[in-house]
Amino acid sequence: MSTRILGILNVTPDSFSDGGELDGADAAIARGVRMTAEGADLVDVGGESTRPGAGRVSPAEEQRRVLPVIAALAAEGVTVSVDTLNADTASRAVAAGAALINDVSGGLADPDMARVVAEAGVPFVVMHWRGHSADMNSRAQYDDVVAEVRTELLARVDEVVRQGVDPDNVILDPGLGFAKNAEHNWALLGALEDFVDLGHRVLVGASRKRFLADVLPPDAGMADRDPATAVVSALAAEAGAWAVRVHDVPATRTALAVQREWRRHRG
Ligand code: PMM
Repeated sequence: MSTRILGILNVTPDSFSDGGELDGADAAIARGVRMTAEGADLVDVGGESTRPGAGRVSPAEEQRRVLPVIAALAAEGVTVSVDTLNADTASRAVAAGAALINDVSGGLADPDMARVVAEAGVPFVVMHWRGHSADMNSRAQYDDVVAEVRTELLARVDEVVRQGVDPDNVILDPGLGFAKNAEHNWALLGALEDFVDLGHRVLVGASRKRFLADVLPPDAGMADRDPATAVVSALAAEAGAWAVRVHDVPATRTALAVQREWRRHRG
């Protein structure tokens, strides 16, 4: 089976700011439906920015943003995941139709998350995380980033499994850009097979992240990161990634199609 595409749908005021509240939800729903038509296997709905330095939003505000969008997309037949640190939001998102819980803290931020996931019985993305976005850059300290991220991820897996999560539902994510500098991110990508070898599905989220500026001209904008993202997606697929989380679905689809042909003809 080929590598899946998770289309990113951030439902934050700055992502759909060209209208009133209802327009914002409608625009997000339309975008989710379009990403599916373009080839996204899942649409990952998030209501709280996790960019470096970002502050927190309340669970009530997060839920006000994401739940109507999740319910509408699920009703349209779109497979939805919810990107949240909050167990209560995760639980309500599953009730609204979400099929996967994507927690960038791997259950660390909310002590109830593993229990909610275990009860829901849905796939769970356990991402490598060392703390909230406001101060995560100070935690980007490693002697051996690949070994340490692997060890810390496996400790999280042990913990969530101990709390009842089915190991087959665990999806690992090295957490590019979260308490990592550019060099750390490239090292983790270069060692992706070491994560795939752990026996769980692996998700990679490189899309438009700052480290991609390393390979671009100094005046490159955000959209210029999409071709770089597409190449990372193809290489991640070749290394055995189960899925890639991206903004630009059509470019990713093409990159993954190239990778599949490349692999097919290698014999
Ligand atoms: N990155 C962001 C948000 N959610 N989830 C997973 N599983 N992996 C990631 O790398 C990841 C994530 C931040 O990126 P965005 O602000 O562009 O969505």
